[in-house]
Amino acid sequence: MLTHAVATQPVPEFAADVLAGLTKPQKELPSKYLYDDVGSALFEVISVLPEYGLTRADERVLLRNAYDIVERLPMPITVAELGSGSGKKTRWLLKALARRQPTAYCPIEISPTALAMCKRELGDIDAISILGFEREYLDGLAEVADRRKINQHLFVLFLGSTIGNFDRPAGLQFLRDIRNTLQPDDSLLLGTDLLKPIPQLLEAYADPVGVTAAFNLNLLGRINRELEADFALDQFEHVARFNPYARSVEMHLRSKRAQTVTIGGAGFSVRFRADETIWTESSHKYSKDEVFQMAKDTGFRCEAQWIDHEWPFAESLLVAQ
Ligand code: AVI
Repeated sequence: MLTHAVATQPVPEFAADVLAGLTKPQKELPSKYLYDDVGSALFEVISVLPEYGLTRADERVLLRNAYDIVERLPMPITVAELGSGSGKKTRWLLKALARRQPTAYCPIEISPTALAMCKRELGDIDAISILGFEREYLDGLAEVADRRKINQHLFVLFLGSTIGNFDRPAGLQFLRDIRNTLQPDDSLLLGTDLLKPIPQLLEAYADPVGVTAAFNLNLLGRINRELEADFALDQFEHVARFNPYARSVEMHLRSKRAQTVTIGGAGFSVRFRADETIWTESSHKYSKDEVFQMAKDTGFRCEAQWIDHEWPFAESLLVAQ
């Protein structure tokens, strides 16, 4: 049964983050705010765009290698997924696990809508019981770890290259934080999008239909809706850029002219110069070898790696040392 906890994103925190981000010299907004109900629905559409191969690559690797992945895990096991989304790609792993043992699957999500979707998507798999946690990732994981029975191993899923939305030092710190809630021989399946030619990456994040642009602009729409702001959405445009130093694709919202926006619910107004941008997201890209090093630096050992060659993407099994 899914648990339904109190909402985890109270307005004051959102208002404080918007104020902090829009008063920096390079204006920015945390990418986690892209995912309200509208943003999450737009992300589902992005994941089927021909130009954005990441989600399909993730699913293909899991579909093709689920049994191999599961065979390497010690039993009995509880599965915790950080950011389950719709739960679609997890199906193959859970089906493979269900053949070995009845398994508890604990999706951890701040979005109640995503948790409900995940239960609908995966609720039909025999021998899998679903217990959802409406929590921030690390809080939810700590709770799952606390509830584990003696001898029970944890298998954490962090798929879809969500780690790429952290900058590299923060990504490493996040892996260390995960490691610190685990015991030796627990494991983490980490999905990472691999570097590919820059034009291909830019098309993936600035698709010709404009879905990614809508996904990005919806962040301003969300601020209008939730914080009584007056962003004119047609006066901003979506920009995707490759940052060669960070090896990331950045999404920005560029102000088309000089303008002032008032965010009543956060109690401030902000001026934009023409062409000034708000940085809304970075998607870091990795090499296969880099993941082995990341594992080593954070208290794991990368035991195996599966690659999709159609859209270079790696699924890596990291075992806690
Ligand atoms: C969720 N995350 C891994 C996606 C990515 O590719 O960084 C979010 C996204 N942003 C634009 N398109 C997709």
